[in-house]
Amino acid sequence: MKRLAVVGVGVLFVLAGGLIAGNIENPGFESGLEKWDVQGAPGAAFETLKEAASIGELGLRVKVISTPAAGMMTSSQLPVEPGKSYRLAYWFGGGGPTPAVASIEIVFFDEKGAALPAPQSPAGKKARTVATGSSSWAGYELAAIAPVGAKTAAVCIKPMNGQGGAVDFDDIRLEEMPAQSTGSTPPPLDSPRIQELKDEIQKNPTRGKQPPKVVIKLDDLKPAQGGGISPQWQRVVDYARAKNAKLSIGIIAQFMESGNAEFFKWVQDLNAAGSVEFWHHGWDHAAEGNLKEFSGQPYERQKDHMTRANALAKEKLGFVFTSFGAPFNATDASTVKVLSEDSDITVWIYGDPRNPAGKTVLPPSPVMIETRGRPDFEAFLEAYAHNRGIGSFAMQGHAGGWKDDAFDQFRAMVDFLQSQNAEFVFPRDFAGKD
Ligand SMILES: [Ca+2]
Repeated sequence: MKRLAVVGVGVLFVLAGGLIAGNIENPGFESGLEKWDVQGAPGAAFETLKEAASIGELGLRVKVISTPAAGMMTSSQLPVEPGKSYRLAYWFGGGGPTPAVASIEIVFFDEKGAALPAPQSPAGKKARTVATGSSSWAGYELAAIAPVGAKTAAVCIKPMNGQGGAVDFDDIRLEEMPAQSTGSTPPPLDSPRIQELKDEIQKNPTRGKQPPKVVIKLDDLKPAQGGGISPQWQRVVDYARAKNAKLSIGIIAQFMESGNAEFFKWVQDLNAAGSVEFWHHGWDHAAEGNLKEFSGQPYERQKDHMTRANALAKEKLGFVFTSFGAPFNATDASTVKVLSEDSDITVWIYGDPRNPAGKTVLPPSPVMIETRGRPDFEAFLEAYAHNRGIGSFAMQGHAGGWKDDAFDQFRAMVDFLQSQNAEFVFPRDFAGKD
């Protein structure tokens, strides 16, 4: 977001290379390590690489080359005012074949340039955390309150552990905390940031890889009051069919008991037409505090819910579900046991790749339809831009609750993905392919 920041009285910060004020210099490593102070370690601990980039041409790779890990790098300093809150937003992941861990934090300095003790943070935020290498990229945000005596702030990154491995950082932003959005207005569909991201993607759409295979994962289908189909579900299915975009929809099985003939015919027709894969989204989707239907509940109960759902599907729909996605995406060791004994299910959506229960696991996705509980095209595009080149992802939403503006956000995502030659696929299309 381009903006001007006025700091103090009549002092206008206009940085070179655009009007992005209130950030560190070289925040995306496009000039290598320029403006970053690398201390106390062999230079090999930090390097900028094309393959470490999530935006632009270069990103930072932090390597753990010794135990204990040595080295630290510090950004340029941003002027601050004591008492004000500052946020540090960044993207991390990558790192190559061996993921390692590095810390990242906001550090404040006094007028003599000495680092001040660890700062306080606004409620719900931290001033320091650790980042781990990964096969995808994730955005994260830290925040801290400038303490008494603070004149400047900087970003500090240190290798931590995972000898021989690495973690990548890119697209760092340190700035005064913006005013909180109230969340009542729809997210924009044409913001300056959306245009920036589209331009960025246009320069290098897939980083030399194939366009992605995308699962549209819609949760929580149940019959509407009266037993039929709600207008919200009808609209999203009509739209997807017109766009020739496959959908996958999770049914909460218990509610089929109240479905009418219209509901069952709707599901059966879409299934037969190959337009929608309907999948197992639990029996009752119930939660009691930390106890979720498939997390914290006894094995016997989970087993009953797993098998009863498919028995009812077979009775009411004439087919069984072959993909499973847990309510709340919450599962435990009992779920792994139940799934490993289940011969109907072949694909586990948002499952645990380390304990796949003999299923093909679709991992949690770095790109989502809904961010903070609602469809948000800009947030989707942000995540998509940083994760270009990812082979596939399953993006989640709850279409039964979408009002008009939420539906518009979803349509923008489908249009955009089709413009990128993405292929919409079913979860079951991945069966046996891991
Ligand atoms: Ca970059």
